[in-house]
Amino acid sequence: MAGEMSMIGSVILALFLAGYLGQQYLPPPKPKVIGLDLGTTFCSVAVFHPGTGDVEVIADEEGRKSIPSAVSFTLTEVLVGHEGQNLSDTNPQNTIYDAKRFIGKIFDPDLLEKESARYPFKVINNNGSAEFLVTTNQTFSVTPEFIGSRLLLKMRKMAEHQLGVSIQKAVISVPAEFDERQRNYTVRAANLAGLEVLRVINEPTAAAMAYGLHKADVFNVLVVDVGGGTLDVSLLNKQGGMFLTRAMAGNNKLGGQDFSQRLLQYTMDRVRQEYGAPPTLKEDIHRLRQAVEAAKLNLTLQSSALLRVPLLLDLQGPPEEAQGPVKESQQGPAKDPLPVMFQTVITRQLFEELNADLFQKILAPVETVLAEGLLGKEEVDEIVLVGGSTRIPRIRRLISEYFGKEPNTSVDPDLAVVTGVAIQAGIMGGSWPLQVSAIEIPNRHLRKTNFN
Ligand SMILES: *[C@@H]1O[C@H](CO)[C@@H](O)[C@H](O)[C@H]1NC(C)=O
Ligand SMILES: *[C@@H]1O[C@H](CO)[C@@H](O)[C@H](O)[C@H]1NC(C)=O
Ligand SMILES: *[C@@H]1O[C@H](CO)[C@@H](O)[C@H](O)[C@H]1NC(C)=O
Ligand SMILES: *[C@@H]1O[C@H](CO)[C@@H](O)[C@H](O)[C@H]1NC(C)=O
Ligand SMILES: *[C@@H]1O[C@H](CO)[C@@H](O)[C@H](O)[C@H]1NC(C)=O
Ligand SMILES: CC(=O)N[C@H]1CO[C@H](CO)[C@@H](O)[C@@H]1O
Repeated sequence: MAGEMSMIGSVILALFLAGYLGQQYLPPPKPKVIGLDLGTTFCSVAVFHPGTGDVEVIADEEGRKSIPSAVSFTLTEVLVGHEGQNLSDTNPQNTIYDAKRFIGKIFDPDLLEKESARYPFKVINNNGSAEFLVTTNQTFSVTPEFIGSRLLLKMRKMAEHQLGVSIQKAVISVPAEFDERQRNYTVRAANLAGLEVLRVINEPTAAAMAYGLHKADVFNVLVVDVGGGTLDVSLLNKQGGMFLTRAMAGNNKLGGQDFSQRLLQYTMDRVRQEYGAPPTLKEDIHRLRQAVEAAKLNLTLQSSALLRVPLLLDLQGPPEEAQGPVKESQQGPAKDPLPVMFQTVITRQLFEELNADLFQKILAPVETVLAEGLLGKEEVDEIVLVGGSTRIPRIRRLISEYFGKEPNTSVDPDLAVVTGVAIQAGIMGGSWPLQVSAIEIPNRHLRKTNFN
């Protein structure tokens, strides 16, 4: 009897040891839930690795960790991401971007018409919902959620390729201001991409989680997100491990594209002053736009950037009408276009001067959320910066001077949201080593204050 007992004891001990050793030496399970950031201008996908506790942002074949939110329709293909954006100048009427601005939204007809005037593609009104009209060899309309689904499908495939497993589940982020319908249509986009959505999380909450603030001893977190075309400021309040959005404000017509546009305008004016003719060829404007974008990025680290762009100028064309804003023209080259190598140096100081008024506008929604949240700026525990434009030294200085302290910037601002979404996905996947629950308290009555 005693012998039997000790044998059972040994078996139990052996099983226990096997389990323990297995846990130590078996490779950790592959993540099954992906985290998705379906952004207005860029999208990313990331996973939480339970073994190491690391978040991995998935890169594409070329090592890029985000893809442009652009989908281009050609006669034979639907091109997504970088390939889609590549056609934005040559196939502008069939290259859809900014679809997130339209997803799940019911528009007043006048407002929709005004919005669509800003785009080179056709936005139509289907009973209050926006759809995009695409013309290849036939004409058809696509919904914003269909555009979203193509982007999400591409990211799902990137993740499957990287992880070597099939993925059917996701956590996805949305702007804090999205209402229930916009959230539903975002979920629908994921469903169209073959993904079940386990949770929808607010972007500012995700960004705060990327900094571990769901576990840290903080109460008031201010998240400033300077996106490609929008500025969003949120005041979060942490209550017992849960985030509550206290106030939101922003500017849906201010972002990185506007800073680039100021630089583009400046370089076009320089070309006109130097050669007496502005660039008119679409390809030239495309190259100028790319050079300006590269210069803007360089100016974050360097104090000046050299712009060198080959152009074909139409010097015999009709005299240009006086100054005024430069418009992109559809005209082709005249008889004898002159090839020139346009060159100019842009200093960081010039870039800051060209954008001084735009940068200053960032503070207005910051002041609004503090006022609406009945909070003094000294009561903000952490400031989280999101969006590539928050790398711009002048913008960081503006915020740190306003609060008298440094914002949290150690996570790549382009990847802060997706990093937090992946942490949430790890929690949902049950692979989180620490039992934390970073649930959000929904706040249905909150409204966003908009500055334009
Ligand atoms: C972009 O288009 C050009 C020609 O139109 C092509 O050579 C290049 O490979 C394309 N790049 C991508 C990322 O598709
Ligand atoms: C248009 O929308 C209204 C309300 O949003 C709805 O009652 C109506 O059925 C819709 N009509 C069509 C044709 O979808
Ligand atoms: C349009 O082009 C596609 C691919 O070339 C072809 O399969 C399709 O039949 C064409 N449709 C029309 C209406 O010409
Ligand atoms: C959103 O989806 C849920 C669940 O499918 C549904 O109950 C709800 O009515 C939807 N809300 C809106 C505004 O579409
Ligand atoms: C930006 O920096 C890179 C690497 O330092 C350089 O190759 C490129 O020419 C620079 N571009 C501009 C516009 O300054
Ligand atoms: C510079 C700065 O404010 N860093 C903070 C970022 O967030 C962490 C919490 O994870 C703080 O501990 C840091 O002090």
